[in-house]
Amino acid sequence: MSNDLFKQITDSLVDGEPDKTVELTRLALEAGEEPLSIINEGLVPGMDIVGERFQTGEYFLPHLIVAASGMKQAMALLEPELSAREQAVESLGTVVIGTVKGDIHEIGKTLVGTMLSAHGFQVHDLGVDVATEEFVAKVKETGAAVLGLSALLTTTMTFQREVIEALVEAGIRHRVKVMVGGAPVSQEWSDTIGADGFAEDAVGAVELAKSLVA
Ligand code: B1M
Repeated sequence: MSNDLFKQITDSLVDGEPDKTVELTRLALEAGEEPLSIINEGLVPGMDIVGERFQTGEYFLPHLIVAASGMKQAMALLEPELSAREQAVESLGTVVIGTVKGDIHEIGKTLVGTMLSAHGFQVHDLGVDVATEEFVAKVKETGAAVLGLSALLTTTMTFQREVIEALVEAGIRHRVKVMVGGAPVSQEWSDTIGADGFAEDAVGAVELAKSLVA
């Protein structure tokens, strides 16, 4: 039953029917499905298929935009549920997070931020297309223990390195752990640019952040 519902959610994203995505997401929640399962088994596979079709030239930018709108609206239903399910008693530390300069992909970054906050981190989400100086200033201002840098494009992941270099220049690199993520990012890239860790998805990001502040 749930597999069928998840498949319908996936199909609604692929077919560009955001209203249906939202309705099916609501139905899945009412049926008692876990928000994270709805995301990982229904929504993310849909976004992956849309991305693949875009890559092969079958889909165009408007398809990406419509799919993103469906996913964002569905996430608006799921985020409060995610937060409500994981109520940590004590604060684990402060995290500053954002998508790097030149990159406007926000869904994955926002999901990572929501999950961190649901697990007890105090999260400052700077949004998308964040200037390097803004990351540095926010880390200084908040004394954050962890800085999360998201990048979805091969052309923007280099700004993750730029932010790390700017932290060094500002003399605060030793005070903050840097974690990186996003579809083109890998452990190898993380090692190359001197980040403290890489996470493949939002669940991994929570585990990584916990280990970085331990
Ligand atoms: Co864009 N886009 N896009 N796009 N888009 C990708 C990323 C792409 C892979 C599609 C493709 O060709 N297959 C491709 C990048 C190719 C590359 O560089 N390797 C691409 C491209 C090319 C572009 C444009 C250049 C297209 C154009 O204009 N010609 C353009 C760039 C705009 C810009 O940023 N300057 C563009 C624009 C857009 C939209 C605006 C239309 C829209 C985003 C809307 C929005 O976010 N509000 C969009 C979308 C929707 C996508 C795809 C289809 C889906 C992204 C998504 O939301 N996934 C994407 C294809 C794909 O990824 N399959 C694609 C769902 C989300 C939950 O997953 O973001 O991967 P994700 O996040 C995951 C993990 O990556 C990880 O955890 C998250 C949750 O599990 N993670 C972290 C993410 N950040 C993390 C940080 C961490 C740790 C883990 O620690 C800090």
